[in-house]
Amino acid sequence: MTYDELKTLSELPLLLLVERAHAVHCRCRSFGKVQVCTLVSLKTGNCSEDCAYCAQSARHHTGVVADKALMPKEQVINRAMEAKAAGATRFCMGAAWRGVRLGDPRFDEVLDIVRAVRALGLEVCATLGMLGEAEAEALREAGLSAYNHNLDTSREYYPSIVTSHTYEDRLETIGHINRAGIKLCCGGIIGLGESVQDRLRLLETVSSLDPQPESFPINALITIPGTPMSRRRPDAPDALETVRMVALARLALPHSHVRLSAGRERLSPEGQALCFYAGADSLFLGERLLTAPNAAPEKDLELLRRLGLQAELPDEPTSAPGTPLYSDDEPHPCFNPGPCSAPPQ
Ligand code: SAM
Ligand code: DTB
Ligand code: SF4
Repeated sequence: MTYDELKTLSELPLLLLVERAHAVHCRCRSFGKVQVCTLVSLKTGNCSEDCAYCAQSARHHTGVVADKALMPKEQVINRAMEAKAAGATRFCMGAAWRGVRLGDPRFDEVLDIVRAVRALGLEVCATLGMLGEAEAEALREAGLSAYNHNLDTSREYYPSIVTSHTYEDRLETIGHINRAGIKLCCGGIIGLGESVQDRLRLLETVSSLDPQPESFPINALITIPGTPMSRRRPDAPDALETVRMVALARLALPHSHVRLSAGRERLSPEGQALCFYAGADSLFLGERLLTAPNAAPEKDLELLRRLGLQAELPDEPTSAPGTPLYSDDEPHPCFNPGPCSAPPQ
């Protein structure tokens, strides 16, 4: 979707935008199914990078206690089994590194962990920073289902947030993931002081990726004391801005999971309900994200029950792959919403 198309949509009255996004959600996804992911921090803190929002950068004094080594495999397996028992189908593992290299014993450990978690019947996602072709290949061979590498914001605003690597670096890693045939999880943050234009530019970029990301996490900034963002104090996005971003993401990425990620605990149940209606269909379940607290898991499961949303199964196809996105005969579905394909309850 082009910037101009996104801009036109973003200027619609919110409820009309939500209605369009809901129609596309019904047409291109299994409406009513929600992907439940759980996050664990494999290696916390002491990261060389200077991302202005991040609790884990060695350049900020955030009070995060840095790990010297990776979490031992047995502990990760226990956490994965707990996550599975709690209802998660995707297990996401983060390491606070600039990147990974084949031949590094810590990368071999990660590959071993990926194989072991996959053997539990869970989808496995990792976020380890930048990587090359060989590393992506090794992760695919180990059975990695998805790799998270966010673009965070627009190309133009990125240097105001990160200077230790570039937008181009991020796109290069994304290319390696896509070419290795690993599902790409690539999203952003709202609430960094960016403009509406920056949000639309981010959506334009992710929508132009080939293939488009399998999931698009929407993070609302969690202000971490000691980070540059905590000193800049940008306005926090409210629930309706989050709903607007969700709806636009659904329209820009009709077949992707749209994940309510960091900052979800600040949304009321009603705010989350509107996000799910507008196209969100994924969340993190668990008391913690990487370093920050998350919404309470019992409350989340209760909310899903009350909204009549069902957890997806691992590797369950939830997109209607045959649906043409762009063709001469049929305009993009957001300009021509078809009938709802929600499964009967
Ligand atoms: N080091 C890896 C990388 O940079 O890709 C992975 C970890 S990083 C924590 C993953 C993503 O979490 C970031 O790209 C950002 O979108 C999100 N994130 C990190 N800290 C956040 C915060 N304080 N508030 C909101 N989102 C945050
Ligand atoms: C993503 O987009 N959000 C998650 C996951 N991918 C790795 C991370 C959120 C981190 C929130 C801040 C923290 O826990 O430190
Ligand atoms: Fe490091 Fe990732 Fe945090 Fe940036 S976002 S400081 S790369 S852990």
